[in-house]
Amino acid sequence: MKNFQDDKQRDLSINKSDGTNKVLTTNQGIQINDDNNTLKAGERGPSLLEDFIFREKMTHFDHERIPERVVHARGSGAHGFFEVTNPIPELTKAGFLQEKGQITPVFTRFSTVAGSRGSTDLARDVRGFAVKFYTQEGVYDLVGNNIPVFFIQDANKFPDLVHAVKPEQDNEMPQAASAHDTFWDFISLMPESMHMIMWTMSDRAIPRSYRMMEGFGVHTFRLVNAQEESVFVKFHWKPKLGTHAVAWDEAQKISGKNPDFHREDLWEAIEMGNFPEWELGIQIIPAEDEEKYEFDLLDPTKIVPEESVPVTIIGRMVLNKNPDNFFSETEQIAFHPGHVVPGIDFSNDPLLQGRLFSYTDTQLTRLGGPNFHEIPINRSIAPVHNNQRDGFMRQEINKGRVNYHPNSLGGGCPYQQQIANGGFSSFNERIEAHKVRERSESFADHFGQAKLFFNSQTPEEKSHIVKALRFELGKVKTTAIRVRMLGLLSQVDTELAEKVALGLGATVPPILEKPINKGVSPETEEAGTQEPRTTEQSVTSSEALSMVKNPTNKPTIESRKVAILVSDGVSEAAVQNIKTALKKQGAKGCVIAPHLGSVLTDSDGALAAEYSFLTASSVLFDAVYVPHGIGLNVIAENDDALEYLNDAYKHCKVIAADGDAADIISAAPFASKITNDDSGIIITNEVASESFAQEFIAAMAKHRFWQREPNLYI
Ligand code: HDD
Repeated sequence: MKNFQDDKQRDLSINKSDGTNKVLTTNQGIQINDDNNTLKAGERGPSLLEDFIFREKMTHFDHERIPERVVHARGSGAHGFFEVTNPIPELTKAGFLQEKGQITPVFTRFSTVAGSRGSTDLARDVRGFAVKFYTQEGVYDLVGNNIPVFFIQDANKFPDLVHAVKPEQDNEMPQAASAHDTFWDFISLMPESMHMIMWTMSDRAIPRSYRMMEGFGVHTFRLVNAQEESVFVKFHWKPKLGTHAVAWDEAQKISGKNPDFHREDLWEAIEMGNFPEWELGIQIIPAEDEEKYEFDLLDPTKIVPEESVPVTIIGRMVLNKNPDNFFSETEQIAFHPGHVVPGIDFSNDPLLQGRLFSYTDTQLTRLGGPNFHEIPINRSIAPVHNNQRDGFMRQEINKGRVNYHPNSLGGGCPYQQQIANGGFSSFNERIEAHKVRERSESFADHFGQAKLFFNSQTPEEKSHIVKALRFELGKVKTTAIRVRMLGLLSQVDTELAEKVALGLGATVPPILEKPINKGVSPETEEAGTQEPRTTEQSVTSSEALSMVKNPTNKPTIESRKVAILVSDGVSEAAVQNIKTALKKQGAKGCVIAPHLGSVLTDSDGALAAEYSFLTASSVLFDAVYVPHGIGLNVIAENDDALEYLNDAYKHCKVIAADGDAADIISAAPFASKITNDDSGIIITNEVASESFAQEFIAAMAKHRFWQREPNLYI
């Protein structure tokens, strides 16, 4: 079987270094005797310019930073592999998709979009999901997001979108947040964004973990087979752990308690051997079906509902190795939707077409020149030979006289490859057209799929969308922008608009006959704008669009974390009972005590504390357990401890207590709100009971009990 899994690690090993047992040297290899003092004229005298050791060290330090990515600056990545489970040679000649079991190394980077490199992981935002496949035929990048549609239809609006969402230009606020005037001003004038807005205001924008997100290629791409026949495809990554979110209040608290929450989660999961895994699926759309749908396949604000075209799984990706060096690997990796291999090609989606220019261009500034493909993490494992030469930081030493083609002095080498032998050829699409600067009429439905998305949500999920919009628009200071947004929302769903309006203390404006499009008065109407419309959808509800009903979700607690609150006198048997049961399911119980060190158990043993009530927080765990023996007063008299329970309740998590700790729940401030059908509160008078542990695990596998919250849709 073709297993190329280690090829990239072997390739990277050439560049790895380790200072263990080595002498400290300058970059020129001179051994350093004193790294603590600069060279001076006398021990109390001025420093000497001659000190080449100091100058070299300081100069290098002064230049350590490179520009952060213009978007997606904040991210984390890991190495892994892609394995074919269902080969598709009939659809594509891409070499890495030909045989069952074939393995290709990958590096995957997840990111937020709007925030700076040091911003919080838990911002309400789209997540980038970029995968670099190091194939035997060269690098293939699938540069997607965790949301299958986009804000805009044409790449020409991308700089405007990004300017609008980034911190405002006068005061550089707010960081990593869309809840401000310029973003919503832009959106309120761009009705084509309404489908995407439904997604970003849903819990998709606050994932529990990178490991619990779906990924999407967004655009329609083409696969091309050896006979040069083509089908359209949409790419989907389906997470093994299901698709899950945190609560918005929780997200904001996590941002303070641990802004590296997602980064740490990915890192720790891999270190612990809980390798994150996704299936790769494709929706296959025959070429003759190109115009079959009520939406345009080239419009990146539209999905192809899975009810219309099911997802065919073709492989799986496993991330099993953390980078050795964040900067060298995660920061310097350069993705590009234009990195394709023979057998994968583009559609004419105008957003994709613009992206094909932008990504190389941006690396020229970010990575400092045209040789970024030579940086180890970007280097192809397929041989690279061409006549491109020179430029900043060139690593390759090209031998011989010839650096042009055609040539006779070099025997015509490097030579062109025939298509039949793997030479790339673009799909031979016939195009007969006028050169126009126009938007296709088929792109004009801006509300149909926004409705489909909204109607596919559970009542709890709809309620979250309303609350998210109340929050975001509530932060907008310009009343006219809020009102304009209510107008657009009313075209998605009148009840949604009314409920948002209630939170804003505003009234939904009547639907204008001629909806405000680009925010200009009729007299100054701009060129290039389109009247939005709503098209009736053939699919009116889709389970795949809901996170709660999502078919990817399986009842598992694998790699979840439970806060176990302890104090002196805690029942050792109770703690061990839950810890062991969790471990069996691949989850982890973390002991949290009033102080670090250890506490004395009821059987005079010592129980080590991983965290104190102060150094951890409820929002960093998936559930809270209070074991028998931890006194009511420990919780009642310690605000930090009490917060574990209050937050867990507010964020709809499982709370469990056994033995005398059951009284702690009845004395908690939220006790009177607990309803009989809340299966997320698990209490027993027994101690260390097996059935209690099983009930606890079964409840955790349901993830959250959103029905605990006030629901605006019942
Ligand atoms: Fe983009 C980065 C995904 C539209 C221009 N984009 C970037 C990254 C992801 C995406 C995941 C981060 C890659 C990494 O981890 O290094 N972008 C998307 C998706 C889009 C999209 C799924 C719509 C379907 N992007 C888009 C447009 C343009 C760009 C329309 C410009 C015309 N994107 C960029 C960029 C970035 C980038 C400015 C910033 C850093 C980089 O490329 O390497 O060129």
